[in-house]
Amino acid sequence: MISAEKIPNNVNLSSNKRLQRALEHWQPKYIQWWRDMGPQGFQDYHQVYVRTATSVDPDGWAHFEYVKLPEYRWGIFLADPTPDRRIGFGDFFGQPVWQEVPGEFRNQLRRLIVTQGDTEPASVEQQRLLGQRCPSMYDLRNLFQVNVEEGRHLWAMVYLLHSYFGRDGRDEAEELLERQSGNRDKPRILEAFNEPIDNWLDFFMFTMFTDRDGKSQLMSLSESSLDPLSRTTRFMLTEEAHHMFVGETGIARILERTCQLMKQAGYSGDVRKIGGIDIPTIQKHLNQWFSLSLDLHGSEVSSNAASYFANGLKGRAKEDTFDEHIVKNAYYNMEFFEGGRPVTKDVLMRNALNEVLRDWYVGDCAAGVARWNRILEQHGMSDRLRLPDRKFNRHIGMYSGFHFDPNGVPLTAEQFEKRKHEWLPAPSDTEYLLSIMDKPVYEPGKFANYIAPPRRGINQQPIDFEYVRTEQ
Ligand code: BYC
Repeated sequence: MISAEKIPNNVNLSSNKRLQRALEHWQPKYIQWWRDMGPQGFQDYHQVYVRTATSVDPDGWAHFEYVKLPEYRWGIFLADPTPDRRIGFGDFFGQPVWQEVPGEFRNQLRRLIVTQGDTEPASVEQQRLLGQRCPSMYDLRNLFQVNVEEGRHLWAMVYLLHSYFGRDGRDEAEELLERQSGNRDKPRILEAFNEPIDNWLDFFMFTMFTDRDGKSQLMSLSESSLDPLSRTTRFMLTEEAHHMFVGETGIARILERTCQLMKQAGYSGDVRKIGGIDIPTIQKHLNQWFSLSLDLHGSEVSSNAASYFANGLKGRAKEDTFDEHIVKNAYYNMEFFEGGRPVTKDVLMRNALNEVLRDWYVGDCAAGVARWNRILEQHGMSDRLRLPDRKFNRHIGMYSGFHFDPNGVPLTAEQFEKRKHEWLPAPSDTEYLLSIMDKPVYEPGKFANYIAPPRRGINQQPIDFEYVRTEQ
């Protein structure tokens, strides 16, 4: 069970007074950050029906209550240890996992943990204005559930920094509250986390595609030889699943409504004229967030990835499903783009591990898009959504600096510039989306015109439940 201390935890925090004091010193700074950079306009006068972990076993998630957001019980929860856990991959395969950070891997581990930690508050910052444009009370509650859990994921990384990295870790924890999404002087570390999310189509695509990168990265970190990192990321994955549910069902509900409106408008009619979101606009946002999230997997050929794997710091998603875990003499057949043409070459597998994870990620995304297309099919629509080619709109890795259309056909910079708004959101698309999201829908059971209601409510509550209460 999780203790009821000032900082809820299942790591017996009170037995380590030094650590407890350090975290209690960080806590007010975190709350201040949450007030300044968290959901704007929903700090003091709203009670939100959220779930809070009371233990790390599956039933521990069943606890729902009304909470004022700054009073959410952010805490430190690690999945239960696996007895006699052994290192599952790399040069130290088969040795016992580490309970402390080995000196020689301190910098690499710190970097991985800081990069992971940085994304969490970044996403809260990106989403801070969305509450004022929410399509329903149900969606507003889901947004806040996602936000408080991203806040908790920051706590998870800060716990590791404070516990295992001494002074440096404490400094890094402070800096996690100082960088700001989109800030020119102090931006967040990874690019996708500096992009604005100012409308709900962006939000749902972000939780579908970018949170799914969270899933693939957390899966590979959960294989880590550093046992506390493995245990904390294992528990984070249970929360990540709900975030992707919010994204996938959010877009599914928009598609449902778009289909209804298309029928109303006559199939060749313009759904925008009756306040819907047309499929080309949905596709453009899909293109945007999928390509940004591909970038989050790093370069195709990466000595960083090779070294993380060799040292047992970051494995592959579902490492135990692979036959071979040392991967010293294996090769990956990779496509390169040379002289304007694709050519394939063998690359040492360890250097190709970012691409291996990206392969897994693309497959997981493709399955989600196929589920969306079933909705279009059921409504008798011929339109289909699709993932763009992985070379499209890339800013990290070997395709950055080149231009491709969503089919992977090479273009000159001028051709791309001229046509980019056929494939990526144009200012006029954003303007349109903001125009249909200009007012929040706060009435229980009511939904904005562009989105269908969900099939069921949260925690078996009715759809018209008052998920967010306003104090007078
Ligand atoms: N943007 O060998 P390279 C989540 C840098 S999302 C900017 O290509 P590497 C969440 C890289 O740092 C999951 N810079 O890549 C989702 C390096 O810099 P230096 C977050 C980038 O290191 C939604 C250089 O390029 N978790 O949880 O193999 C809501 C060359 O590096 C980018 C993690 O990312 C980029 N996209 O892999 C909330 C896990 N990509 O050293 C939360 C931890 C690369 O030259 N991070 N660079 O200065 C990692 O495992 C790795 O850092 C990366 C990059 C996979 C991100």
